[in-house]
Amino acid sequence: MASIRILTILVYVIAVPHGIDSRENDYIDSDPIVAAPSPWPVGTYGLLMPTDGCPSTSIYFYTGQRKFDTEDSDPNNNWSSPCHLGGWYGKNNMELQFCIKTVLDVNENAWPAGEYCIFRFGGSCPYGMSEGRVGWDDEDSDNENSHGGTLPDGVYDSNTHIDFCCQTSGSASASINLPTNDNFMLFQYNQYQCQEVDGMRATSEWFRWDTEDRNNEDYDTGSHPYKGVEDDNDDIKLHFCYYERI
Ligand SMILES: [Ca+2]
Ligand SMILES: [Ca+2]
Ligand SMILES: [Ca+2]
Ligand SMILES: [Ca+2]
Repeated sequence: MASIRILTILVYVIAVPHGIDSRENDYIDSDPIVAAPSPWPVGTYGLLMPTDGCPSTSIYFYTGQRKFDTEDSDPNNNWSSPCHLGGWYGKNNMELQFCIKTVLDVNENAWPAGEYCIFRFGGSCPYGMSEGRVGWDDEDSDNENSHGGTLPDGVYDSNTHIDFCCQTSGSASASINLPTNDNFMLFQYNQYQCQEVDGMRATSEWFRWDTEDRNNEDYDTGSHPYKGVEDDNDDIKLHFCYYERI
């Protein structure tokens, strides 16, 4: 049995990257090669990059970035203090940076039940997670959106549409197991609190995009990070959780 299992794993490692390469994706940087099991749950997906950079010093993650050209007239982006987002941000523009796991691997750990969200990547959500989308109506006048590297599933033109995958079936207060070697981020799904993670201290943080003020077309649908479209209907506010080693 053991030899069959090892053979299965070898075939999987050799075969999977070719399968991924043949998939159409405009936003994939280059041929991903991962030869060793990742400590992160199985599947392809993305995480927000914190100021620390991607977990595991980027061995398992490709990086990318999205500049949002937010409202220029009386601009009012706002964010929590502290805010550990890895990109840069100001009142009238901001950049998100991503950590994208592009390759299925031999890790058999699924994302545990709980209440949190990650970025979708590769066309579908990891097993057990439900999907949704948030649409940012970026600045209409002389829009200067840009992007680079490997991005979450979505559409990145003069507006921004990003797909999410969320665990919604568990409890945020029931601690889950994830790699604790590096600081990282998950999106917050529960309105009131971060998902608890064994061995990590969670801090709830947020960013509010001042999206286009005129005839705003922001939207959110399906399962997405809390909160999504703000009550005033022309801003997007997302909560995320910064996890630090205790
Ligand atoms: Ca702007
Ligand atoms: Ca727009
Ligand atoms: Ca606005
Ligand atoms: Ca505007």
